[in-house]
Amino acid sequence: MSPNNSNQSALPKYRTIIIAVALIVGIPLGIQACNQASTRDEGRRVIQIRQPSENISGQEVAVLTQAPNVPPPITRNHPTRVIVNLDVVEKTVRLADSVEYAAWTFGGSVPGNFIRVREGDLVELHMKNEASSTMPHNIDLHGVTGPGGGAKISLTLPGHESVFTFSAMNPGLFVYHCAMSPVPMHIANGMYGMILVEPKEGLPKVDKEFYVMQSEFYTKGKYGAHGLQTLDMDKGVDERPTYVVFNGGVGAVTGDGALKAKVGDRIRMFVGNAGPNLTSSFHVIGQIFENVYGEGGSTNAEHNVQTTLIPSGGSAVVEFGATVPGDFILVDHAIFRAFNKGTLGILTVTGPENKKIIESIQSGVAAPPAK
Ligand SMILES: [Cu+2]
Repeated sequence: MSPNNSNQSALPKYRTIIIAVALIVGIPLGIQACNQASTRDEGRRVIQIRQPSENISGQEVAVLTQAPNVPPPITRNHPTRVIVNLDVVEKTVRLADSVEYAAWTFGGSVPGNFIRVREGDLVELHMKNEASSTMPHNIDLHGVTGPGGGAKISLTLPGHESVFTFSAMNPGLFVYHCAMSPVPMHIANGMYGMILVEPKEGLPKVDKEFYVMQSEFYTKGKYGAHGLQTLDMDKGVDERPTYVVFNGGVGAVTGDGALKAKVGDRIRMFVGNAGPNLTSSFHVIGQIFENVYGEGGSTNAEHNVQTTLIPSGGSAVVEFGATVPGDFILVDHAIFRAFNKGTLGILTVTGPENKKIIESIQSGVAAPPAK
């Protein structure tokens, strides 16, 4: 066999090896690329022109709650007409110890009442503005499709009542707020809350649900200055809040107001940010969020999250399991706000320790053992 012949017979062999290597390397890469493409495609969705439900049946009055409580899950399997009675009340509220604020509220509290409906429901919203009010008010619900989110048709003078209906077509957790001019003033004075539109299929069962809403107060007095405080518009325009708080006041989610759970509980927090200016870096010290439905959307969850951003006028649903007892501190991790402006709450978990999860081996403050 001549060398030439030998070379000719070797070529197909090399070709075979090259093709084999290409297949071994290429096929997994191709599969990976396909997987990535299909993952990306799953995130895409044809834009829907949503339509209201045609099979509304029955009627019920919505259970409204004040933070940190959440109305019970919806067990209905059909859309209905839901009557929501939301009263506007101008009243003085506690902002901090010995500090009060001349607030405007939905339902008599800051944040306002939590509303829970089901995707497809027809909501009949009754908004009464008390006769003693000094201002006209309205409501813009971020879960409403329509001009102003309902603001245009809900303008209500003191002593009057507006009624309007809307179809809750998109599931999610939505902020609502007053949108009366000047809008920043009405929001800064406490006029906000949240509406949950549960997806048709419902939410997975959990043991505890909480309503937590962050917001800022811009007061004429300094942080902690005693007495009745009112809005300082200049501070608002400059985005220099005096207070940044959970559920309307410094310490509102501590002490008697602390959130309570037991080891083994699955916990869901409906977290809103009313702003009116700041973005929240929401974090629970000592917990990792199993699921975060970012920006209040209903389907795509991130997992194993430490801190989640919540924009002004936005929300997030965070879920995690309580595994060990202790006090777990809710903060805006823009941390000066937590320790100097009030954005601090507590989740107290009770139950048995689990030293496999966390255990002290040696204290760095106790006296060392005697030799
Ligand atoms: Cu208002």
